[in-house]
Amino acid sequence: TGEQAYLDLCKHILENGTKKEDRTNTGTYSVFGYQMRFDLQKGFPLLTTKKVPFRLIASELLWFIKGDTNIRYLLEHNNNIWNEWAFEKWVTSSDYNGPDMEDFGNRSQADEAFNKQYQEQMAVFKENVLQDDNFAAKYGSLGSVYGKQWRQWKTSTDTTIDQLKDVIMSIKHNPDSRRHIVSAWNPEDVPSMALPPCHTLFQFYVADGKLSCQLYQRSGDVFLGVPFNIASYALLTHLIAHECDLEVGEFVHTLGDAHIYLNHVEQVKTQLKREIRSMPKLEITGDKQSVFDFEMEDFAITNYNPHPSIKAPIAV
Ligand code: DHF
Ligand code: TMP
Repeated sequence: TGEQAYLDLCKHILENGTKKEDRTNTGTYSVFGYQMRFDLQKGFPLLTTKKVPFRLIASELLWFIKGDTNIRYLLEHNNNIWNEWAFEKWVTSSDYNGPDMEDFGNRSQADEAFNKQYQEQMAVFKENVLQDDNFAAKYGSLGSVYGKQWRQWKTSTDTTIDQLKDVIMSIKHNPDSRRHIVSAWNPEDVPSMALPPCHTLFQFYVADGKLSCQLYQRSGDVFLGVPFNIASYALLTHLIAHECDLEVGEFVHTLGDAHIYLNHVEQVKTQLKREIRSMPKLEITGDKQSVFDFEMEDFAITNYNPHPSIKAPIAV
């Protein structure tokens, strides 16, 4: 369990994974079906075998919780993790007239001259999203992604369902329920999404005064995405437990296609040689109760002394 479970997953994929092509043409080692458990009582599951930027995880989660699907909020928080998937919509539109950005993800890694052009266009894109309301509305939006499905799931009768608010109510008023579920997977919306949700569905569970959470993640980039996903759902569980006057229990992470990209293998091997350090803690400061009121300054990670970060290219 804990961080060792994550390292075991990495080792398991390197030893048993099938070499498998993927949408991004990067290639992966992949396994199907895997489960890890994190006891949140023991500490906060932010990996220590590499530095994981908690600030980015927290601002992304607050963005989901607000029901926001536009990267402007992330850019305002100096968070660039979703840029490529919004940028893609702009450079393939008729409004774009800069240099050809076809397959920019792969070409920016292989071709230094192209990478320079790409960085320039990305800077223009970010500036436009931040400064121009119309541009932001059109190209900053990622479509009906997490925030939309969590907070404003559209029904067949033209109303919306606030799944997050509803699940918090049901945890408070009917803790023993086996129906504390939030789904981000909306089959009607999937075709129009920048990236169909990777963290597809989650469920809460209350026992012995503790709140646990299980996530079903259909697809996991084990080196880059998964460390973020673990910390994000741990944070969400803490915030909801706080509002519901519960202790935290476990985070159970279930993965569908769990893969290591071929251009992450060396990084993973470096990480596997490192010793796990003591787990950090999450501190919730101030007296806010509602999950919906939290801002970045209302919580902090303490006692976090990780090994250095390890860089890797992201597959677009
Ligand atoms: N695509 C792929 N191929 N893998 C992903 O994990 C992924 N995740 C997405 C969107 N699309 C994706 C959203 N989450 C990073 C981490 C999570 C994430 C997006 C990006 C990332 O690049 N992390 C870097 C640090 C980034 C930074 O400092 O700005 C890391 O080293 O952890
Ligand atoms: P896919 O849609 O073809 O599965 O590609 C999505 C990639 O992004 C895949 O490598 C999984 C990864 N990913 C995560 O691991 N976690 C996340 O939170 C997100 C958004 C993506």
